[in-house]
Amino acid sequence: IKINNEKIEAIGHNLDEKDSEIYDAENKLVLPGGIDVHTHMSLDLGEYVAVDDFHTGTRAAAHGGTTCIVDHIAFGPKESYVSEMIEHYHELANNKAIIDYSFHGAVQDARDETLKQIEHLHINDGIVSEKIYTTYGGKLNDAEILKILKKAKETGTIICIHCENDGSIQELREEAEEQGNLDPIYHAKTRPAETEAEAINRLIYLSEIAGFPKLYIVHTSTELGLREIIKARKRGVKNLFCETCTQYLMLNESKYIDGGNEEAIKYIMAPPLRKQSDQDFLWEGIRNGDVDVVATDHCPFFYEKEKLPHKDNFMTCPGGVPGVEERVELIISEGLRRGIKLERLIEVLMVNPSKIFGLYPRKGNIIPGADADIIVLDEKEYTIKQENRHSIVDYTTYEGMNSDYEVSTVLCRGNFILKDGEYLGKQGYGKFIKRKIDE
Ligand code: DUC
Ligand code: ZN
Repeated sequence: IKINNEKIEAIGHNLDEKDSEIYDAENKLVLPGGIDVHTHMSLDLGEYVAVDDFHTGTRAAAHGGTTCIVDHIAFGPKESYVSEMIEHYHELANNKAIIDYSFHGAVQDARDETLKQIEHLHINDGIVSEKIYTTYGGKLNDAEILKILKKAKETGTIICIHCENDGSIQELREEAEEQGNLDPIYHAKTRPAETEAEAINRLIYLSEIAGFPKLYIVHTSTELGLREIIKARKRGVKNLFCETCTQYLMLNESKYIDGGNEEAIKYIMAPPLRKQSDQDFLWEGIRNGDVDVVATDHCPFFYEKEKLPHKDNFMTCPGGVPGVEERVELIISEGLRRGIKLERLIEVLMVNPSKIFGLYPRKGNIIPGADADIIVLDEKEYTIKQENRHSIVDYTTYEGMNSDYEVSTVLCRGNFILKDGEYLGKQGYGKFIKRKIDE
């Protein structure tokens, strides 16, 4: 692979080596850099702020073989507009990021000005995706969602949607509170699979009414939810994409019981961890192409200071877990153990996120003309532990898990970020990437 001026110039034998530095990756796995299209660096939730910023979060990402992230931005104050928050995120990331990055907008209303901004951001600023929520503070009602989907149909913008049925979750939480059921396991019990599946189903029908804009279901966590997607595609629904995340593939809800509340509180996230049967169904979805993308929802909070104090009341605990560093190694290791082809794993980790979100052909594949974002993995079993992590947070979601591969070398635009285990990353090297979706 010949690299020149940040790009892949040529691939083949007997390339002209004159004046070139040679890096020999013989007997190693050489892959496109990972692309994580679901992170929350510095996510400001009001009372809590996700503890990795664009420096420490992308440092962790790079160590795990990810060379580009697309971050889901926070909502601003109620009356604010998405463009103001995008500006704010440019300030947060600029001069900090180790690897390349972009942002998804976050839309919390359907005012005329917001709709105009969706178009403006798409055409002028390379922000070709927007996130909406069916739950939490910034949730939208069906009328607002439909307005946004219709606008997205017009502009080609991809709408990312967090699917959970808010009303039933509120009711189940009230009931749990009344009955004093506040241990971490009740986090999962008050967000049953049906709440995800119902919201996915509703969103798909709303997108159908809007004429099938691109609809991307984030962090699909259940068999029931994925079945809604499969069913819709069977009846001809187009432009529908499915993401799951590492945690729903590697962990199950026994984490809310095993080890007691002190351990369990580490895993408070929404959607919650699910059953083993859900996990297995999601892996089948990866194998057969029903799942398009594996991302992380990386959103860490300190364990000792911010999670542990809530061990006896899951409701007050900040939601989110770290994972940006572990995704590539764990998904390749476990995917291959499950007999899934490496090519499929490369699709869900690199190629599809790039294609869906308008980074292709610049990123996500090793082809002439692309950015030289390349990772090298050694076939070497090692144990994931807090001591070998690179995020600022004080725990890893995957403590004690074995990886069969270790990322040893990482190039982002032709420059070494990691070279045979030596970290060479520089704050501010990472660039904002303007994305473009071809119709
Ligand atoms: N879920 C979380 O657990 N944290 C951040 C955002 C989300 O959707
Ligand atoms: Zn998220």
